Amino acid sequence: MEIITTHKNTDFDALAAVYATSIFYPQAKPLLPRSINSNVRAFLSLHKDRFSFHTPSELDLNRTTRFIVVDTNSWSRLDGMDPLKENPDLEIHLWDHHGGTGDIKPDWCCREQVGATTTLLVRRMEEENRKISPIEATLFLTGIYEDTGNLTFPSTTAVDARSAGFLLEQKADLNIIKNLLRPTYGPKQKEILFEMLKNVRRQKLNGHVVSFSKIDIEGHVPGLALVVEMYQDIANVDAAVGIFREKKKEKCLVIGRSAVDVLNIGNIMRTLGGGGHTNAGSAMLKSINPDAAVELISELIKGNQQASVQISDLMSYPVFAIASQAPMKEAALVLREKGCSGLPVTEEERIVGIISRRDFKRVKKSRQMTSPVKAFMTRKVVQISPGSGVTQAVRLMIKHDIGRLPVVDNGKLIGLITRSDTMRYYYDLLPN
Ligand SMILES: [Mn+2]
Repeated sequence: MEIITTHKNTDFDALAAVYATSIFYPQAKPLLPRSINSNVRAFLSLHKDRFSFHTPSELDLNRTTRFIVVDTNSWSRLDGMDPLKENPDLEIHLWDHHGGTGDIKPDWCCREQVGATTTLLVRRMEEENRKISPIEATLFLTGIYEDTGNLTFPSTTAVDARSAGFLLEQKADLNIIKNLLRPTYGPKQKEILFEMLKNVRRQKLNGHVVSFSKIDIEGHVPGLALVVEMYQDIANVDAAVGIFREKKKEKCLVIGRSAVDVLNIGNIMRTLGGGGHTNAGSAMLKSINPDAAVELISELIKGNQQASVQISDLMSYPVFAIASQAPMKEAALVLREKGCSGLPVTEEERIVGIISRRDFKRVKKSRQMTSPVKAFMTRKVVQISPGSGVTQAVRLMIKHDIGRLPVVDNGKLIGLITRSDTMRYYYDLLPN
């Protein structure tokens, strides 16, 4: 007997990959774990006649000769397959897109770091000129879109996009896909979102506005990550942390979202035993009350925040500045010489204003060119500290529609960061 299976909490990429694999191994039995994501479960119940899968209890594992695993490379993510580990004669095939080495040691594998496992299978189908029905194409594209965030996650590769293009040619239906991937947002989720909006505690931590919401829940509530994300959008905070307490089980599910790279939520959640990436993460805390959780997380945010790339790494220095007492004609000369549109104005290294080309429009008489810069400068200076992150600089530039920011440390002007410095940072990896 041959078995194809995938990871627990089966998502659309895993489901599509199991089904696609069964096309290449028609003699093998496709098997799904017992825990399946709710949108996948809905799809399966609707398509019962079209797609059918086995459950672990239906098959006698002892008779397995070939074992085909898709979309995971670790035994612990499989459901009830441990007996197979001990079988020395078992032939293992692996189709996977995850990096790192897992503990499943395949005899044959197709493993590449692309956005979705389904991509690898679809590419093979295209190479072999296999016929794909619109329903199949729709399922495959759903898998690719889910794992690549509609081809927008940084993990997306050209191979994913090419496979997606091929599936669209095979009449994958985008309306159906949109419905299938619609996230869980029902009355329960709405209720929680409204409760979060009503009682929220905002804090300024390391210059970022962070909100903490403590909510009591009963049993498993799906879609909480989406609720926290929606909340963060609506409340417009730099980072949002939802602490969902299940009283009976004495545990708190913590979900965090961050809009600023400097505040790496994934790192914080990893410290708490969970996981995630820069902008999103979660952790499960046992035997802790929500207030203690808020304190703990605030401390972590205060302690660990340092941008990976700081303004001080990108700024230019020394800065050409002009003394507030210098005459306007000198400012005009420096601006022309340096070819820039604005200059910081200082008094003993302290920044007191900015003089820009625009300010010269207010010079009406030629004798005013001997007046001090102080008389014409803009006094309100938007500035940034050297420890801030690039995202913060960009936000300030957009908000105030300016192209340069003085970098100020303890009131002292130490550098200048420009629009092109930030662009260079974002596009650094692109070849010319
Ligand atoms: Mn996947």
